[in-house]
Amino acid sequence: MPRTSPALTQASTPTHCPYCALQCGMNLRAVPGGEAAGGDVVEVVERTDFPVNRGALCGKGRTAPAVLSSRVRLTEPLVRRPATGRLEPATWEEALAKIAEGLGRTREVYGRDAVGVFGGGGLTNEKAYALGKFARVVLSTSQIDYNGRFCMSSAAAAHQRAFGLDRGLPFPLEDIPRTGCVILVGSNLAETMPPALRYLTELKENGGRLIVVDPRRTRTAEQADLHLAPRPGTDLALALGLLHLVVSQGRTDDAFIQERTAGWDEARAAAMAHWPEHVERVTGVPVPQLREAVRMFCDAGTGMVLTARGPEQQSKGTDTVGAWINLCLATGKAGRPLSGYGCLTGQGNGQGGREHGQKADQLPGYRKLTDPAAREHVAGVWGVDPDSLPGPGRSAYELLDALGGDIKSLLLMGSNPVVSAPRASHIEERLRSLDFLAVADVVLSETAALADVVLPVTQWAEETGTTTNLEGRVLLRRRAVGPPPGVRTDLEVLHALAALLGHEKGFPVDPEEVFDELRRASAGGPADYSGISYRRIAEEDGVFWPCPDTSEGSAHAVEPHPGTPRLFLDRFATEDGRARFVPVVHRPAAEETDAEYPVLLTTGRVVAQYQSGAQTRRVDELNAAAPGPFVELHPRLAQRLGVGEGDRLTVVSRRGRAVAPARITDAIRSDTVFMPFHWPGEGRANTLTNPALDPTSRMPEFKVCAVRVEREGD
Ligand SMILES: Nc1nc2c(c(=O)[nH]1)N[C@H]1C(S)=C(S)[C@@H](COP(=O)(O)OP(=O)(O)OC[C@H]3O[C@@H](n4cnc5c(=O)[nH]c(N)nc54)[C@H](O)[C@@H]3O)O[C@H]1N2
Ligand SMILES: Nc1nc2c(c(=O)[nH]1)N[C@H]1C(S)=C(S)[C@@H](COP(=O)(O)OP(=O)(O)OC[C@H]3O[C@@H](n4cnc5c(=O)[nH]c(N)nc54)[C@H](O)[C@@H]3O)O[C@H]1N2
Ligand code: SF4
Ligand SMILES: [Mo]
Repeated sequence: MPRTSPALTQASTPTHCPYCALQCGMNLRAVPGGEAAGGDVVEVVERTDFPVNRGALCGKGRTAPAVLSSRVRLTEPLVRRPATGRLEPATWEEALAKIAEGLGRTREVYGRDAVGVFGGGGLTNEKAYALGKFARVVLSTSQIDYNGRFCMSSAAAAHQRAFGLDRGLPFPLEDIPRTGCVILVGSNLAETMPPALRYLTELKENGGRLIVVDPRRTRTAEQADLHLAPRPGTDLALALGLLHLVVSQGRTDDAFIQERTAGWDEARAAAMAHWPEHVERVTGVPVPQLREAVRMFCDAGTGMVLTARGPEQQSKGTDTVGAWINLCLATGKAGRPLSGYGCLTGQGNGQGGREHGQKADQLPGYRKLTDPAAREHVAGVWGVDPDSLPGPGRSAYELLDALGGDIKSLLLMGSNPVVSAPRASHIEERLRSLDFLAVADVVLSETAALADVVLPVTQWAEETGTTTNLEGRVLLRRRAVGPPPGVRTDLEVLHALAALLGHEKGFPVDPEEVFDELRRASAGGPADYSGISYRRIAEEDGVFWPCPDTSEGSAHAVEPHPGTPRLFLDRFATEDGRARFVPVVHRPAAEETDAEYPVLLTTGRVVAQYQSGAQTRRVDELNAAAPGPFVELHPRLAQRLGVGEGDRLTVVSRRGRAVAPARITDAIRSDTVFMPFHWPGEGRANTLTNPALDPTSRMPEFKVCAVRVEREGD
């Protein structure tokens, strides 16, 4: 079977990167006859017409076609053979039958909720939708959640609470250079979304100011007019301290507070308990820097606060984001042109993946599973009885923690928790204790390697589907090249499994057909996609939700809804249209330092690797740039430990120990060490991390735990 159809090899196909939430535009061209196996080489060709990145790509995007090669990926199903205990090649028929049997048996013996489903924010909208429907309709299980819980759930919860709606950015990125001041909190976008750095450069060229809040002087922080370097886990105190100063210096926007918000008195009272001197003691940020930040932010007529994983991946992430939103509201920098709070979502479909039903408490269109009207609407689209839909299930970490307990079988698509989940050794052990594990992936990830059945699936360039980027812009990823023989799409997998489990209908394999059903399911919900079509996305530069279908119920031709690039300008999405202040107070991290564990560990990313590394660790150029884990530490700490550059360090937490070489730099606080989380094995950062959960979002505390650092062998 040829790898590409001739028509597609002629010209290049406009599409989007498989990785992060920027969803950079690129063109792909298949050049016939490249790979020894008889396939094609896929080339990235610059695509300058897509406004988000205007042709710029980071190294990951540029090299993404390397992961299409059949040399690094799965091309046949694998089944674990009892005789050898090993994963060995099998036919699709056998592999699918084994999954249907494995999940079916668990359901018979232990009941519906003993079958779990775990999804991913990298899956297209169509896949996320189909996976959620599969869990609720075919398996009838409540036990479904996804890795987005580890990503932006705290910001999502804070968004809902304050604005009544959760969309990462309430404005397009193109607004950033035109605002007066940006406070960027715990985002290292110079490494995590490199083409987006342009927006900050342009901001400064236009005379705008940039404040970066990060315990490390990152490449992003180096761009800042002011860099605040708080102790990890203290952003809540920091934001409250700034609000205290805003109030005490009389810089609140009282007319805005009066007209557009509710709850100010309680929020103000809570903030006033956070005296600047006290905040300096908690955060380590000197009072003059706090004052300078307030001056810069308030002097600028317009302003934005943008958060990423730094303040969000904490056991108080929701309250922390709430405090930053309070600062925006109190200064009138929200719900107005060129002002507002936004969260920089992470995964390729981090936004859409959280809207269409793979989240434990959610139905498509960002509807609530507990809302009777939502259940009735979606059940109507699905052709099932609303009462047959299960209720909300557990959050991601709680679900993984329950494996082998009351969850006996798991179907996993689009995540690699052996590397990326907190307290990873424990989660690995839970996965091993399952009666049955099925994984669909493009490569043999560390998690797939534990499975009873592994299904090889297609990826971005080989299939069509939509993603929703961090701006809420719904995009079309087009198929540019055929998959290797033997590989099927996730939609085909769900279709086949549904049929084997008694549902012949309801799981189409054509992505556009799935999207059209998703549109109907989302109609009238908060994330309304009903007015968006593949054709419209292709003609426009993507379409921003909400975008209702204006022709619905109308006999005449009506103007299509233009989509909503900017939210909240007239009113917030709450019932009364007012934004809600939240009265929050600072609290410590779940685990503070002590004599035994005297140093703080924080974790994050490097530019050349993506997430668990399942994909990017298979690309030579990226491995050359970022070959393995490391422990970043300050020269003073290194000296105290008697450690030199490159020495192997053992980092010990209450969960376990990890070993990696020292990287000494004065760009980090001397009470903190940093490890990237992209690698399995002895240098796995998540062996150490603390699964303490935020009470509202159920986000684990990836960004702070207490550790001891030693030279290996000491
Ligand atoms: N190269 C690369 N790019 C990626 C990804 C990737 O894996 N690799 N993943 C994508 C995804 S899914 C996501 S979610 C985004 C994440 O994008 P970012 O949020 O930018 O990435 P992180 O490195 O996790 O964290 C950002 C910064 O938070 C800082 N930080 C640590 N602790 C604290 C704290 O307590 N407070 C504050 N204020 N800051 C703190 C870290 O020092 C780090 O510089 O990146 C996306 N892009
Ligand atoms: N210590 C620490 N841990 C963290 C974080 C941190 O900052 N610090 N960040 C957290 C965050 S923000 C995130 S988002 C998570 C991410 O962590 P993971 O959920 O592990 O994310 P990926 O590594 O992207 O895993 C995606 C998997 O799906 C596969 N895949 C790709 N495309 C497809 C597809 O179309 N279909 C199917 N079936 N499979 C596909 C990939 O090959 C890969 O194996 O990590 C979290 N873990
Ligand atoms: S910034 Fe993100 S979307 Fe753009 S090329 Fe890099 S990984 Fe891909
Ligand atoms: Mo993420």
